[in-house]
Amino acid sequence: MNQQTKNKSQIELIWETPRTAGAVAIGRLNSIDVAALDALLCELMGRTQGEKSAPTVGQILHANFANIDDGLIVRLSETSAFIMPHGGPRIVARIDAWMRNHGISEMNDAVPANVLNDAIRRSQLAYPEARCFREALALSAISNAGSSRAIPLLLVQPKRIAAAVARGWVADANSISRAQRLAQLLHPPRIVAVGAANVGKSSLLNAVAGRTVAIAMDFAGTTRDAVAARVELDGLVADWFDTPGIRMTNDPVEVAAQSIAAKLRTGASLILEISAPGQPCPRIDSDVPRIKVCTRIDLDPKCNSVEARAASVHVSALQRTGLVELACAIRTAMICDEDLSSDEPWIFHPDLIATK
Ligand SMILES: Nc1nc2c(ncn2[C@@H]2O[C@H](COP(=O)(O)OP(=O)(O)OP(=O)(O)O)[C@@H](O)[C@H]2O)c(=O)[nH]1
Ligand SMILES: [Mg+2]
Repeated sequence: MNQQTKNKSQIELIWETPRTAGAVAIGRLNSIDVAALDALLCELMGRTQGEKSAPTVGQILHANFANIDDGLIVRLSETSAFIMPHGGPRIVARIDAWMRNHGISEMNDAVPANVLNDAIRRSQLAYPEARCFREALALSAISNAGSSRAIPLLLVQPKRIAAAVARGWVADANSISRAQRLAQLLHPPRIVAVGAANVGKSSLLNAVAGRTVAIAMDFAGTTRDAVAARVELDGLVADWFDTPGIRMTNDPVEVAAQSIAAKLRTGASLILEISAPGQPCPRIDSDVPRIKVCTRIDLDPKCNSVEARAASVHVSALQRTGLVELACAIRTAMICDEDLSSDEPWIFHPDLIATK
């Protein structure tokens, strides 16, 4: 390994913002090697080092990032700098790729979870404002959390875990499964809507997202691909997949889409079985938890149909009714109220227990 590559491998890039669409993304570059960080910033900005120097401490510059995007660079200290491009996931992915090509590691990729001392050193470098390693882990989790509901919970964990560990608390099966459910606040779960053709699945996604994500039309077979949108459901951010209606078809595009939809169902955290009055949901064989939703309830307001009576949630995408109840039912199915209100520690990272 030559000296330059070796030095660059000591620079790490940590994205402080979730990898979702946003106005601005914030990435923090940390390095114990000041010269290596100077060189990287010059290269990123297309400057020749020496000819024009790297940003100095306290300087805020408008810069071009390797012809990928433009944005701000803030030199926080000799050993760290913020890069702030526009917050499109594609821009962030391209800057990541550029960094990887230049030998830069991402904090989470680079540290094996069991190398605790290394992890502590890196977190102190990344979060100098944290008073202890657990606080640094909480700040890191907050910066990448998908759901805002995670933030108040994460903020109280460092103290809560320290107190619990001091009194000899040990995680049991219940606390482990609660932690798995709460992890969905950090990593958006996948929700897959299924149902017969033309019941109103795409219209429902559009109503929940508040914008046109999927094409909705009055003929069966409109959706011919799995379309997804990131939506917020009672404070839980989730990826909602709209799938083609289940029906017999010879159309090769729809057949391929049906097979993608079947794979999506397998990896789903929750399935929404969508029916409409007089249009039952076909049988779906799957162990994934499910909620029965009857849409188009404006056509059966008294819930007389078999489908309406079998469903636990009733919505109308057309009249925008039942959407709050649906969001609440989904959030509760994934993370119940007790999970959120419990005073028990939430072990959101394995290193929380192994340290002080
Ligand atoms: N009355 C009423 N009509 C609705 C409602 N939701 C959807 N529709 C209508 O139902 C028809 C089908 O809607 P889509 O959302 O395309 O249905 P889909 O289940 O996605 O259809 P496929 O993609 O073909 O499987 C459209 O004409 C919609 O306007 C509703 O809440 N009430
Ligand atoms: Mg559709």
